[in-house]
Amino acid sequence: MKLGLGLYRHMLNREHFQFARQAGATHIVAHLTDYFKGGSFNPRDNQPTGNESGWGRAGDPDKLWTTEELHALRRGVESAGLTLAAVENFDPAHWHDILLDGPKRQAHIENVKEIIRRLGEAGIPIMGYNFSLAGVAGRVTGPFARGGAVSVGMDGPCDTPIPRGMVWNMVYDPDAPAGNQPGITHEELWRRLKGFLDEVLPVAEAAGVRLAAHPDDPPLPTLRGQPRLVYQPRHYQKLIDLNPSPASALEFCIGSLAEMTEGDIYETVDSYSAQQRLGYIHFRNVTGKVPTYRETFIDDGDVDMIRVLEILARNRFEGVLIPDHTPQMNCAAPWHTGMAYTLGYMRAAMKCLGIK
Ligand SMILES: [Mn+2]
Repeated sequence: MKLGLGLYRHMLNREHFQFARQAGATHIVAHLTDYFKGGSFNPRDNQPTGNESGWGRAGDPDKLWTTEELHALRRGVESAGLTLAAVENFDPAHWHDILLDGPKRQAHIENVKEIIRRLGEAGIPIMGYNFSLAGVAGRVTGPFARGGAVSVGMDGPCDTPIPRGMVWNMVYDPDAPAGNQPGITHEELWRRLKGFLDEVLPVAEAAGVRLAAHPDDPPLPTLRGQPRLVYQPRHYQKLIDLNPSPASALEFCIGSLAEMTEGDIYETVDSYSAQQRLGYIHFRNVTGKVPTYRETFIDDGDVDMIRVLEILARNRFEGVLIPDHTPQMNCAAPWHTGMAYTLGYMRAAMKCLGIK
């Protein structure tokens, strides 16, 4: 098992690579989508939360990440003594009509295929994705964690409709006509996912890249009037069974899985790690379940994270774990201290368990 750190786009620089190495990480998961172009309501020193207008603007629809850009990122990571494990999340600008089944769907399928080919050329083995219309939305921020540390949680469902021009909590068309995205059924969302996987997984296999699916965060049956996909642990099995390609993997978020109302988190970890379907792991802890929960420090939530590590080791998971989100600590560098605290805890736990 390997210890990694996830970095937002504005953190993909030498200072942050060295920070990760200093805290004991050996791997990096890189976000290339910039979630923080939305203004002051979405400060860059914490995970993106945003407001009803989303996190902000999506990227340039005509500029896919280039092979050279990906190569340069990998070189930068490796020059700090680290390995680039994955890229996390497509930019809504590049694939919104796959999620929405819109008029540009086929062009966006080609976008995704090209991005995957370029990742393969750059030697990046995993692409994390989240097949969701509402995305990560409807959460609140407050001094919820131990000692009043600022954290994120949920205080009930969020039914505010998604305006046209927005998907996955980002604005891809600021000039879209007034009105909301039409509501769809769960069956229709699964149909869209299957179409996506059937078209893209053969390209991923050929490129040597695995697609890793994040569950819904937060995992409610519906959010903003739209269906969710993986909001109970059993839905991950449905996703795997849709297409048996070995390139179909999971971006296994312990926090989101623990927030689900069904299932036992330890059985869930056991079941999917035994199937060797885990791409990489978001290693975080929570207290409570949807629609009322709080993100906690790694050692302070409902989940026995040491027990999770033991199960992963028993099932011979050899991939990367990253902290995902952490509460912010009171000091001049709230994000960094939260991450360093979590990485130190994970490193010690792995050492004590004899995990290599
Ligand atoms: Mn996660």
